[in-house]
Amino acid sequence: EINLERYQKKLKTKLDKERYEHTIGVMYTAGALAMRYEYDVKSAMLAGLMHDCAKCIPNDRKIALCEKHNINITDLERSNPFLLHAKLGAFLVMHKYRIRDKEIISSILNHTTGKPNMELLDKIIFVADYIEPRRDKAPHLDERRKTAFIDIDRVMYEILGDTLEFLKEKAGDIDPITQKAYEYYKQLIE
Ligand code: DGI
Ligand code: FE
Ligand code: FE
Ligand code: FE
Repeated sequence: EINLERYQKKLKTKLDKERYEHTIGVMYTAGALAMRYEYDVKSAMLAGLMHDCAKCIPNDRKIALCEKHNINITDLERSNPFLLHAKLGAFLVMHKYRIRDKEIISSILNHTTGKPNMELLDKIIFVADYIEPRRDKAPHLDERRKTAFIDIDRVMYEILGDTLEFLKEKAGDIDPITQKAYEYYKQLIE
């Protein structure tokens, strides 16, 4: 039996106000997508609730924690340490919050870059993170929100495309896995 409230209370002390509110938005949006795509609603809500649990850890501490726990850091992650909140979040969910559900762990691990051939919960969390009601600066958000509830693979392709565009404009380093995820969903919908 999943006790969402207990985890909510805990997370509230680990996140700043804005991030906590984002997290609640992702939790309910993941629940709604789970209803649409027939995934366990409470598991999806728990994954949404926990997905950014490592986000507010300072970057130098993220690196230190990864090193301490033998979590591999790529060169790209070392120069963009915010990316580590996904790996570190998955680790904390497993070892600190003691959530053993492999699908939940995977969805948190993959929520930032995506990857080719994601599991349903991976896609639900990736999409919920992007479309949750408080998110506002992304392009084509109204359209993405609608497509999310029509065709999850198509919206994966579109969101990954928007993300790559954004990274190219601001000259952000592109993780090869983000690029591979985009190419995978592009060929899938064609
Ligand atoms: O933690 P959130 O802000 O809620 O969302 P997130 O974990 O999905 O992170 C979104 C950010 O991650 C967004 O600004 C784009 C960025 N991102 C995604 N893939 C890559 C990336 N940033 C870099 N540098 N490289 C990537 O491949
Ligand atoms: Fe995140
Ligand atoms: Fe995301
Ligand atoms: Fe998020």
